[in-house]
Amino acid sequence: MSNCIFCKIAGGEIPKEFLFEDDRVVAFKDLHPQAPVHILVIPREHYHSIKEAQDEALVGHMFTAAKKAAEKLAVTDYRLVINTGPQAGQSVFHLHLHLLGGRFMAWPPG
Ligand code: DGP
Repeated sequence: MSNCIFCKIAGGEIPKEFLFEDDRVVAFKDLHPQAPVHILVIPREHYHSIKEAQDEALVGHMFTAAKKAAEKLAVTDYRLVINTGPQAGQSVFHLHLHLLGGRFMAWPPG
């Protein structure tokens, strides 16, 4: 999608250091970190949210990529979150998986 910020990041149009990348996903630091470690894993292909992503292998691969990014950053304890829809806090409508770590976290989330 031409006006999607995450498509531009995945496509290299907006330069970004990738902590992990392959032919299907890229992982990079969140612009507004909510924890000492806050990484986003996104598919290169555009999906509005998890609801539109029918490719189960791709969704699983996003989680594997997050694990690899955590290993690379030596983060052992972390939370993986996919905000879906505005009420759940989704603000960028290109599917993304948050990896948050480096501090204690409350449950349930606010
Ligand atoms: P969500 O609220 O779940 O849709 O999360 C979107 C996240 O994306 C939010 O934590 C901030 C982050 N973000 C938005 N624009 C950019 C950007 O241009 N670069 C990076 N690295 N992160 C961004």
